[in-house]
Amino acid sequence: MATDKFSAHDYYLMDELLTGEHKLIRGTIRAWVKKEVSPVIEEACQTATTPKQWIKGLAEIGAFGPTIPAEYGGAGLDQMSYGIIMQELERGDSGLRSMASVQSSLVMYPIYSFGSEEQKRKYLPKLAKGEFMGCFGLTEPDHGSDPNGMLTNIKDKGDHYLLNGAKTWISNAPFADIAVVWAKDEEGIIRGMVVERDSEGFTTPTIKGKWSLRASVTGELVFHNVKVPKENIFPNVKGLKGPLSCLNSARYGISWGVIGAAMDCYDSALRYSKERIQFGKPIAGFQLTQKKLAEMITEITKAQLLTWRLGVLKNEDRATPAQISMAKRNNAMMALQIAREARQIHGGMGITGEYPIMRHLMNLETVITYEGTHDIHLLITGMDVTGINAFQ
Ligand code: TGC
Ligand code: FAD
Repeated sequence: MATDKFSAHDYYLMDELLTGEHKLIRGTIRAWVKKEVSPVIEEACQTATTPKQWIKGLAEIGAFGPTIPAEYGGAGLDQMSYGIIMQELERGDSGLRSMASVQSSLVMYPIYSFGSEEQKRKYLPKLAKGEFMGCFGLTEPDHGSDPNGMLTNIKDKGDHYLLNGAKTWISNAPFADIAVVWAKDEEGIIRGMVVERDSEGFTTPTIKGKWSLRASVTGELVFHNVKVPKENIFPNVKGLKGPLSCLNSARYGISWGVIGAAMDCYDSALRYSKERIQFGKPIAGFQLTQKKLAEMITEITKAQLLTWRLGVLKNEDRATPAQISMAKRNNAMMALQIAREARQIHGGMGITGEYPIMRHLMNLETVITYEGTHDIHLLITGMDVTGINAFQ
């Protein structure tokens, strides 16, 4: 079992921009990750399992729905706190952060923002406590980057809808108690709904053989004439903007989360390079290694500044979807490149579970793809600055 020697890096004294509460939250999550995640993460990834005790632990540290008001079971925290929580969780592992961000941004957020009062009261407190786990079904086998083309559909049958279709690549699907599902009605309008695990005709096969995000379980959602009670439909949103609004929240969280993974890689590479002797001196003493390390901390610092400012805008409800896309895209690639460079610095040891590098590297190949691929986010920025839509 590798020891977690992580210590954080704050090159531009960003701590001065955080409140005492932010730092307290960060310390709590960091300590929990060191105690409960680092000792088991290697084994969890090697065996492709999600330690069940994480669910209870994540609920206890307030990682499920931290921005949801207390009356619905959340912690009522600000957006900066949410980002910090995601950063600390992803420092442990992207799969762990995935579990928390799906529950918070993709399940609790839509129920809170678009749900009826009954739906909020029924589901949110249980989701906050981890008594219910949720998943989010948008992607389909033939519609990933282009969710508007979805084929999953509902038909009005009086007191209920009949749901048919399939979703794929769904985080947490195989064990989720409820699924937030997006489907087209008979007029072709996208509607959101909660589908409960025990609904007849609803199955959740596991996707096996992933080389990435191995501590996170991924599956399909298959609906064959599933009866969805009308009271399970979200009354307060129609159209693609429903699921895309949830993505704004999750992508924002990812822009913070990947900084955690990048810091873990940088921290490990810095320490290793000072300890590893070749040609009679630490490899940190060679100019080529220093170039790698100097560029890593520069990129991490730029990403920290980007997310901090985005957090301020989010708190003021002024962050645009395009600004969020820029941060998700930039920071995911930043983290992936740092993981690759850190892998080089560790030499052969970089591919072993002795260090967190290869695991982060493989995870980040998913992170740069889900919640909108690297190129989709580039085109969102392109559309924003030119006013011309490249998707049409
Ligand atoms: P378009 O015509 O541009 O827009 C349709 C309507 O949606 C509105 N809209 C948004 N609203 C809120 N937030 C956003 N980010 C929005 N982007 C667009 C838009 O204003 C419009 O509203 P209205 O009122 O006029 O109808 O839509 P399009 O079909 O051209 O698609 C645009 C595009 C490509 C940007 C979008 O489809 C997209 O983002 N595609 C990427 C798909 C994606 O990110 N999928 C993620 C699946 S979930 C996931 O990966 C979870 S991983 C979980 C984990 O484990 O952490
Ligand atoms: P495609 O859309 O087929 O894209 C393939 C390639 O084509 C990409 O490089 C893409 O950038 C490029 N491309 C597509 N369109 C264009 C264009 N217009 N211009 C230029 N290039 C383009 N989804 C959920 O709904 N819920 C989840 O919980 C969830 N969890 C996931 C967990 C994992 C581990 C993974 C891998 C995925 C998950 N996803 C989830 C799905 C994820 O959001 C999609 O994989 C992603 O949106 C890309 O869709 P796709 O894989 O179908 O790729």
